[in-house]
Amino acid sequence: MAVRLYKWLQLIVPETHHVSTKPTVCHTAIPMSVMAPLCFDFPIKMNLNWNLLFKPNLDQLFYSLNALFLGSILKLNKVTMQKHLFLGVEAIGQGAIDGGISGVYAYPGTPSTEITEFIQDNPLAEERNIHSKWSANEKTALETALGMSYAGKRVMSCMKHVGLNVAADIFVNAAMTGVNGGLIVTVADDPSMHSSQNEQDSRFYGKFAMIPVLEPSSQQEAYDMARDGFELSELTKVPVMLRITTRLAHSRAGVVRKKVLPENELSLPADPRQFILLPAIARRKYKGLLESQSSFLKLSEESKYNRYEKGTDHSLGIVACGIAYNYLMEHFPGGTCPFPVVKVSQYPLPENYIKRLDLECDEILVLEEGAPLVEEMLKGFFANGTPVKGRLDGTLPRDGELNPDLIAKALGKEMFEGYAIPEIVANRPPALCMGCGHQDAYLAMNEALADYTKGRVFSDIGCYTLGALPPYETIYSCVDMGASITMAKGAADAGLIPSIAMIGDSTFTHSGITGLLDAVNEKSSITIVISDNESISMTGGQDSSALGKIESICIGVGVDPAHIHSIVPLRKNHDEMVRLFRQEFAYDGVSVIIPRRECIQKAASRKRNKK
Ligand SMILES: Cc1ncc(C[n+]2csc(CCOP(=O)(O)OP(=O)(O)O)c2C)c(N)n1
Ligand code: SF4
Repeated sequence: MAVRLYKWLQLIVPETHHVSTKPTVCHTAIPMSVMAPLCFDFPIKMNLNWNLLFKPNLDQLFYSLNALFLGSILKLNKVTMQKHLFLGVEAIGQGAIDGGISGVYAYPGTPSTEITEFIQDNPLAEERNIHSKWSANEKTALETALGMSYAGKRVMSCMKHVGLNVAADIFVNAAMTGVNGGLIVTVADDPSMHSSQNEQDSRFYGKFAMIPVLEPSSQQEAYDMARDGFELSELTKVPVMLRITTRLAHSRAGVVRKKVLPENELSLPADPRQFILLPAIARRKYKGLLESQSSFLKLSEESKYNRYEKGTDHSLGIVACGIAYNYLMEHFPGGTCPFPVVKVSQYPLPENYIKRLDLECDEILVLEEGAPLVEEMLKGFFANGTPVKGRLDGTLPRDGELNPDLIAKALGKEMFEGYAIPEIVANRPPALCMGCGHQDAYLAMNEALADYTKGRVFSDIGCYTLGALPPYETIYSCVDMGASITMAKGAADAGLIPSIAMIGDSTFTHSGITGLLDAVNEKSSITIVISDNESISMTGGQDSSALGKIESICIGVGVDPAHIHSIVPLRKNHDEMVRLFRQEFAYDGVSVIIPRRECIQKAASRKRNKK
């Protein structure tokens, strides 16, 4: 219980501090509503009353105990049924391995991180020498994946939704080049922004790039889609997007594995110009992509993931996308939904089923996780003016995650509201760990900044973003990865002195280096603090590409070595740190200060693993 309470409280931390989990084997299907309270990585109860997440009740306790009991029996019977109790992310990692990948390329980001970690820890992946090292950012990850696809191998690239913004250029252009070996781009969206700075819906990107999108409604589908999606990619000759959301990523259910496929042999593209997007070739390729749309639609209409489910009450027809289908069926165990339902888990939208729903039903309710993408499409789809309900007309909230309760309300069903939150689970603000090096950096920075009436610290995204909160309140921005250096430069260009950037080691190599180059080229008057904890801590302590390279990168980019300083952020070095900050804030040019001390959580886990 204590662990779960702790996990619940993590909901308010901007990016989850990851706890790694290992798959378990079970021998019977356990409804996800029962298994959900067992979630270890994240406080997600996928199919339970959402309000109960913050309102523990007896049913939930019963379910948890029941599930624990079942779990212990199931482990004893490993051999019989071979159902694996996988998190959605683990199901995808296993599916990709079983589908014959030769590599996964990714940059960490909740809720996608554990797909790659699963593959990194998997014995078969190790035996096959499947590439699984972290990339410097999502763009390099996807480009490298495309290179592996060029060579004929199957490959997956994983990222969180905002990571797809970083990789958008290659993502859209990869749809133009097409693939050789199957390529799946797995993107994990985070509606309600549990660990993110926005809640964009990646299906828009899939539609924009005009490629097939898969959206699982369960962990089993997540596995199947990850395993079989490579074949779809090779068949359609374009990358396939696998879109998941937080609940599916971080809740467990039984998954049956299928035969492990062999890796592809090395092979070169039949057309030597396939990957050359010179305008003359690109025009031809674009026409080809447009012409392929009808075949992608046909595949969707025939897909085993999409279907039309008949109903007896035609006053309403429901379009249920991805996990929303699961939430809907929570209310109709055994398939007793009286309304016709179109289950959508593969896009483009299966028009045949939608047309049938329109013909048979008085009005349409669209259930989709994320933005009202399908709802907007349907509003212009029906010539006869069939009313379409969903997030746009207020039947469902316009923002935030869906859940079974919201769907019950949309269907006019009564729902149990749960009990009041006991005091023990009252909110507490997130905070840096006691003894974290970022704390020492902020204390020294605040003291040096006290000399100035104005002057601002522009921050980046990492654990150090918590410097926005008391007792530090040092930073004034957190926008996207890399924006600290560039925003500080823009503010300095406008005359704001001192303008300071606060960035972590991983974020610096993710997308800080190019901003530094701009600043150096223009001799901008900014101080860049690269708080180096030798780890990607916010997402769970993955290895940072920057390790041991920061000074040489800065020198290489052109920072004057006389204005690059490193210091160990400890209380005993406080005065020296304040002196350094004062000195460099006063310097009219680019300076870099590197407080460097290993993240204490990473150090502790390194020591634990050594034992
Ligand atoms: C484009 C993008 N990719 C990934 C993430 C997830 N993410 C948030 S902060 C972070 C890295 C933090 O590492 P670092 O800058 O070294 O700071 P630390 O947390 O170690 O202090 C990552 C991967 C994100 N928010 N945006
Ligand atoms: S000690 Fe590590 S995990 Fe804790 S706040 Fe600092 S950087 Fe983050």
